[in-house]
Amino acid sequence: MSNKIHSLSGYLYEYQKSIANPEEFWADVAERFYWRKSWDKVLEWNFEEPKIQWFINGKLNITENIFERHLFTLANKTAIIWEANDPNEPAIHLTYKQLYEKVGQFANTLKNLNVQKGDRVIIYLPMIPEAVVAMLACARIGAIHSVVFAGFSANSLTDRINDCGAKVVITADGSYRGAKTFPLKSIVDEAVEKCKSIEKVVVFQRTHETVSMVAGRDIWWHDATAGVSTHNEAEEMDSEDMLFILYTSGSTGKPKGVVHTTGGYMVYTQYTFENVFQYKPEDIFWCTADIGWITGHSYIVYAPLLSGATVVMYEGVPTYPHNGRFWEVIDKHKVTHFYTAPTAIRALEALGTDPIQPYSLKSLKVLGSVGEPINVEAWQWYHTHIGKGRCPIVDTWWQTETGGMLISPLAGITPTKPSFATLPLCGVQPVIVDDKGNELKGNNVEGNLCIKFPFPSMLRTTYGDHERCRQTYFSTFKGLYFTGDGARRDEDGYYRILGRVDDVINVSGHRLGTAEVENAINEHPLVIESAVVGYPHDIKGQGIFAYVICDSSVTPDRYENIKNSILITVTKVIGAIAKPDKILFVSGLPKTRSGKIMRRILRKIAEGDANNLGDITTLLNPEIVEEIKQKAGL
Ligand code: 7RM
Repeated sequence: MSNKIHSLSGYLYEYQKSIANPEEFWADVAERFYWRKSWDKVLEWNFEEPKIQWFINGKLNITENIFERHLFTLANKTAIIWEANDPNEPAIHLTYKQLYEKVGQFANTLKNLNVQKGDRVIIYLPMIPEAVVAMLACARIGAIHSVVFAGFSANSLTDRINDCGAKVVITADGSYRGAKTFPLKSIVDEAVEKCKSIEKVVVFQRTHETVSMVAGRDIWWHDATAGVSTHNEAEEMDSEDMLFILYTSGSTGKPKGVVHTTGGYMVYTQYTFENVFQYKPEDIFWCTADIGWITGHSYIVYAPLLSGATVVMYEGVPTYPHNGRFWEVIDKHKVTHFYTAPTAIRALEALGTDPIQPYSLKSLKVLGSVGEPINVEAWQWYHTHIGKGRCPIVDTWWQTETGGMLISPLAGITPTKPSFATLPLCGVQPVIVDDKGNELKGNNVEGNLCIKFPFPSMLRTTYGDHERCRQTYFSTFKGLYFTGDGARRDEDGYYRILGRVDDVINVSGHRLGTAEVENAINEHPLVIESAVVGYPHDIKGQGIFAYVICDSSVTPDRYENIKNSILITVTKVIGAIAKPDKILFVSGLPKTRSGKIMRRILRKIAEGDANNLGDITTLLNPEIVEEIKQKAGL
């Protein structure tokens, strides 16, 4: 199976084809997969409702395209190399055949637990092979998985379970992350108390800590699977049947359940994997993302396994038990492709080059970056010290909503420029528009990044609330999908992503809505109001700056205490990733006459720049700006 591009002229040729005749282009790619029944029509769409359908009436199961399609040739090839948190725990190598059997067995287990096609299943697991098994077992029987990052709080888990009405949660007793363990099962217990839809909780034994098991509801993974057949006949799915829901933050309070469907997601993610990474069968691919993010879904699980690749899956953190752990793992498993986030690169860069010295890194061929803009310095460091100047870097821009990479170099083919995601992949039609929605044609332009034509893996809806999907992505600029990012197209037509233009902050590659964090801070009993903005942070990309108004009874000597309890509150409501880096207590917030917080001013002050605040005369309370500046030490 191959639609692989081998040269720059090949890319330019294929790209033109994909734009001139998208349906023919994607039909040609899709034909290489195994469909139980082919589609009647390739595409129907409009961005008004929106309605997007690919490979209409095609029937398939995505796991048959991973397993049955490969088993004759790849049965004994390693699918997953699992590296434990503790380097003394032996790595596990699972072949395609072994993974197939585990998936079949767990698929049957889910059926025994009364999970049926269309039911929602929450996966709240550490980075262990069972997380992949659980995802694929859901896909096998047509259940819709929703993976929740196992760093989210009980409260966040409750919200997600209730939003999608999940029947089952799959979790573990606990998880290992560096020197710490996290009590996943007790978090699930707390979360599920407020969830009427949950019938069963399946618990994988990882840390062997003591957990309480609720009779009739909770069952151990090893008990549930004992003696269950490994043979499972895959459910026949429609191309547009839901494959999964993944919750992601936006500019409004509550995370949205982004919905991806089966056929288009399969075709697009595999196509982009093969081309961007220039994948070859002997490669060993390591993506360091957690499975709870879209990067883990698409480029640890689905695309590599659809390609018959060998992936490394790592349970732990970059610096445990020592600062060279990532590089040790690369040498140990002869990793050829390493795909990580700029925040990790900057954090490792800050440790100096000593931790790299003991390792050769000579297996590496391609480096990848994802999740946030990569600054020139981090790019150069990655290129020089990890890639030793010989590995191309693919800076891949995309989103939870897009399912797969949209703007990226093809490794070793597209000439790169540090901090540029470069050119759109085949089938992707980006446009830059001004704030009124006028397309800025030609080069050397900067504005809002939109996409004007569908590609197979774009989101179809937000779960249970189609209007919200329309509002969020398709109403800002008429007839366009709005990404929420700003971008610049330079004199060569290369795209540089400038970051979010909406109220979303990107902290270490994790998306958080400012409203979401504000709501969490406001849960603190002594907080009256708060405003959250992002500010440039050396390691995290963006840090969280919170302006907080306390109850008038609070005297400044209590600020330190309240800061700490705000951090605890935020950790409880969302998770540790949402903890503000800086908290400033103020007596008021700059507001317009219509009562809107002027975030522009707060952003400037958080950046440490008090000189260019712009026009503040329209404020209801201009005097507050002086107070805030002073308190911020400006
Ligand atoms: C894959 C992922 C999406 C947001 C997106 C951007 C930012 C992601 C890059 C990037 C600059 C990149 N999904 N972003 N990749 N910015 N260059 N290569 O991260 O849904 O979690 O986040 O992340 O702002 O809109 S996500």
